[in-house]
Amino acid sequence: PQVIRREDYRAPDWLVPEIALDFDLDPTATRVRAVLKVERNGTHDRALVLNGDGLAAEAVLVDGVEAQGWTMDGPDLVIPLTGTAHEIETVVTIAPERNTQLQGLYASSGMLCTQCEAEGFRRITFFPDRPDVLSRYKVKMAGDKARFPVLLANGDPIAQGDAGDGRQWAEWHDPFPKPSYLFALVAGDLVANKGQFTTMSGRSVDLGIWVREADLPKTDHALHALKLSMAWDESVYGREYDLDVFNIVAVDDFNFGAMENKGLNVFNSRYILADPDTATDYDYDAIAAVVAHEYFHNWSGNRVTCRDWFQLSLKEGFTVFRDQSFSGDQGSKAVKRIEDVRGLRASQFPEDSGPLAHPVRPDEYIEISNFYTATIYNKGAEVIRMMSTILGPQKFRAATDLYFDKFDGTAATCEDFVRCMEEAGGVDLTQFRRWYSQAGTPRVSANLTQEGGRARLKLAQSVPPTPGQPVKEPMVLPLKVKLFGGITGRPMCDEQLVLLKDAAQEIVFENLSETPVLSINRGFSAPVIVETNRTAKDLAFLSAHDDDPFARYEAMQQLMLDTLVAAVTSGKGQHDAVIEAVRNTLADSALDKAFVGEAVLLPSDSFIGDQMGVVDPDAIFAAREALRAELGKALEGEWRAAYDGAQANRFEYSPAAKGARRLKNVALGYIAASGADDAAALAFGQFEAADNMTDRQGALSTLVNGTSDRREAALSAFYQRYQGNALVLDKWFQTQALSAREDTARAVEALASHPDFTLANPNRARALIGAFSVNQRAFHDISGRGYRFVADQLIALDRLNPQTAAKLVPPLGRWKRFDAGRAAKMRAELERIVATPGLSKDMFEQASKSLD
Ligand code: BAL
Ligand code: ZN
Repeated sequence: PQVIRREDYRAPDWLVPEIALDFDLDPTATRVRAVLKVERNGTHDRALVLNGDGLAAEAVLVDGVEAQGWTMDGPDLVIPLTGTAHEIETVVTIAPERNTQLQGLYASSGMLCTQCEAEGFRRITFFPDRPDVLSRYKVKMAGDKARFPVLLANGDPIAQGDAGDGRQWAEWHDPFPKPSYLFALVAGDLVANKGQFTTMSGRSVDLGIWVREADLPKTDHALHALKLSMAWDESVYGREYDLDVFNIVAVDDFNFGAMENKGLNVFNSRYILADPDTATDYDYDAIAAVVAHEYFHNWSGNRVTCRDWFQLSLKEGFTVFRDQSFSGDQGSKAVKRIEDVRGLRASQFPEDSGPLAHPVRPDEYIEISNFYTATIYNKGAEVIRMMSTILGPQKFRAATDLYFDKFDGTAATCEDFVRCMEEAGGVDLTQFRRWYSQAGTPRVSANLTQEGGRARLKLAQSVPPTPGQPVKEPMVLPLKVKLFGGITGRPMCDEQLVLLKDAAQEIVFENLSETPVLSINRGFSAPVIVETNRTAKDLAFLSAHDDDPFARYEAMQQLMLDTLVAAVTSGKGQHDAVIEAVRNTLADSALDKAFVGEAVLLPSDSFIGDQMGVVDPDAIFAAREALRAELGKALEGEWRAAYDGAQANRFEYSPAAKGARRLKNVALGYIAASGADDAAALAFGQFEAADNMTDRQGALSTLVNGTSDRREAALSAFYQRYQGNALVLDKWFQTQALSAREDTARAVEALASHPDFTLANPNRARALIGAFSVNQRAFHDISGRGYRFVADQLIALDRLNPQTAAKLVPPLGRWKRFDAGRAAKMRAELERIVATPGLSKDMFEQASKSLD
């Protein structure tokens, strides 16, 4: 397959200022007529190349006359043209119902919908399908009135009417020039939860969340989140919405979480539908975050889009940063930061240390769909966050204003963004730009030593080699640092922002009256791995006294991690310091429950594995379980008190109520880990009495990890209750795939034959296969059956949906981190995937790179 390189970028030969699309909708055969106004871009004699993917031209007209001399270059249509401007008309027929890739126009639960990012538009019609070709769209569609009573597209509705024969038509115009990846159309039997928003300049916007009628009661939360997002973007970034309508449609079969099409967001239904009985607090939060994310794209992505796909983080990193800030503003900023950092460590750090590591602005790709990664999104967001830290809030806002004003209506680059930061911030980011070009997670060593009243902080940094980048240059690392008195606990200086730019740097603190304890990378100011010479005592001290809640959490995590790594290496655990630190945290009534729930959680198996030279999944599991059991037993009274203290009379969705549920379910897990006789009964009681999904699923997870006979009873009751609700059945599959039990690999194989399991639905595939392959102990079963199972499933899934299949390859690619026996088995499965006849380029790229 062809490698696309960033250095080969060339401006488009032809521009398309206007396009008119006419759809004759039918699930088996939809006819698409497209009329493009094209203009030669510059002086050249190159033909017009219109991308296609699986399309056959039924008619090609140039200026109203049947075209002569057009050819096909593979999937693309090539039309020689003589003038500087022409009108091109093409007709194709596509089959949405047979589109299992879910890219382009496809059918889902009876409706027709689109997904065009990144290169799906070329599966609908011939077009220069690249983000730097911006066009004004007119869309007309006609379809069966009973099947498709609602017809939606981008922009504003213009007209509609009866088309005879039980059919109707509608026309939509989008006045804002946009790239083809933002095109959207939906036709279906839908109803809307309607709302209204008045923008800061007083314009009224009609809002609609479109779903199946039965799902209407589950849309209030998403609509509320949309209104909050619109107001937030006005007050925090000064960005106002620009069309008269804003529609969101929920779709059951969807590769992404959602899609920011101009004025018509299309969502995976899991990020829209919520009620207390079916959605967890995590789901509620994720819905608000994704609604915000897609809405924020209207400016960071749509009004200013990307010049080419190498610039993807320009819109994704920035928009993730924006949605994270939004979510932080809705509740506890510290807890949100903890969750985001945990996510970064779970998904981005492993990516950055593995065979698929790539810079935030990649240099090459085979299939762009493979680059919708944690690096582009989450590390990209960290890069924006660091610039906002360096500039400070006022200058950062001035810089984003400049960026939006200067590049409105254009396709921009990461470089454009950084230049705005420099110009409005009055800073030189020359060296900082390495965050865009160098892959790999930087490592910082921080050693604090003391002589009398003076302390020296020795900092050193290194960036590990990554594929194609054997040698790295030092980065700019903004590290927030503070010292605390080791006896009094008093701050010994104000928080300092240290910009570590050299390979090594020393900072001296004078006039210290007591032994200092180092608090560093506070708020996770740089996305790096920090190694310090702090003792268990120092970490326990910070976990109780640091005045930055994030740093308190970090100190506790580091203490747990050091303890667990030592236990895995030596085979025995020294748990006292962790037990005391957890006891103190549980006893601190000034802390909010959500924070406590996070702080007392042990690092995951895989994060412990990330700290080790060779990952030993069984030893890690045993060490972690042993510490859990000891924490459970030693603090049983505290866990029961925390559990009882977090009970609520009835469900409420508020930061305080969410925090209480979080702590309650964590406490339940520890009570079960203690081996208490009544733990299963307690969990089952919670399961049965729950008035919300957080408590029900929390209890189910605890039971599913155990061996009590209530386990089967709960699984069966859950299944019966939610049969027919696809999103909740995903939880049923996922909970079992994540089980800590020894027989999980076998159980997951059996679940793949369950009548409700299907690879055709991405959520279901991810719930079973995706969840199982991050269950470190089960996936890495010494027999290799986990690897074989996942490879079998991915090969089958690739035939239906390459994009979703390829995203599930990375866990197999981590073979270098495991012992020789496991590594050989993992490699063998990757080789089997690569050798599969008819493999997609998506899978080929992921699996072949994973072998290197
Ligand atoms: N643009 C793809 C989905 C998202 O990141 O919003
Ligand atoms: Zn996005």
